[in-house]
Amino acid sequence: MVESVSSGPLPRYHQLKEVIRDRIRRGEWSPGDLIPSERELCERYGISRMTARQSITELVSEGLLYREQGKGTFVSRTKIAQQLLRLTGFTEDMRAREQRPGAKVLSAEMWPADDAAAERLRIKVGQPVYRLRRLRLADSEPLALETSCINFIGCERLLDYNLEQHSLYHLLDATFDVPLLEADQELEADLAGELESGLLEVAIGSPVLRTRRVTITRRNQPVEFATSVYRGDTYRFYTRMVRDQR
Ligand code: 16G
Repeated sequence: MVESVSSGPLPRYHQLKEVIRDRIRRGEWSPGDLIPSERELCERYGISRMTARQSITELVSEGLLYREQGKGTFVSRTKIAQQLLRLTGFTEDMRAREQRPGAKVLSAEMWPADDAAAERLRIKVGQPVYRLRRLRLADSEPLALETSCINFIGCERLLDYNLEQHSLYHLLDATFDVPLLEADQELEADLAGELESGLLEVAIGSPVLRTRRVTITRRNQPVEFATSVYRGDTYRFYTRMVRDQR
């Protein structure tokens, strides 16, 4: 636990950053809390104004704090960092973060594939696929709206399952013997429309992240075409890139 700022080997601004980070991690300062002013930080930790400013500026650019003109500096809401390295589903992601996954089913039906779904699933337009629309929740808080179109022989049997209680990915893998092997995913920034903002509980025009995912099973067969809308204030996608070795 970092409690003080001393003349140790690490620069003081770095130490102060750790002190602040630690207070947030321990829950002493919660999202939305006003943190002490630069002047108060200088007095409390015996550091210069410039050092305090540098720490705060860096934590603001890292997204841990945000400034409000004339009001001060506040603790940001921590975003859910979803890795884009392994193919995982929502339930798995939330459990890994020790959050309670949830779903509200908006509709579950056999639906004639439109142009976009038919192209991605490599089927004819109008072919019936299982379409599931869900509001996804973490600890009862709405995070994303998902529409998954699923196609495999016998996919209508998914209608027998309550997808508020089951993980779709677990059902496909374990019950239907449709292993999910890889996925292509696109990500783009947008603004919440009227319907989405109501369900996600954000103002119309709030930033959102739209994703499109095509998930592949055996024999390179697309089984899922999913379009999702994530709340921009709660999600951060994370990926790692490796440079070609020449
Ligand atoms: C993720 C997937 C979605 C999939 C769902 C299954 C993205 C963009 N989307 O949210 O395609 O249908 O997980 O979740 O990541 P489940 O196994 O909890 O039902």
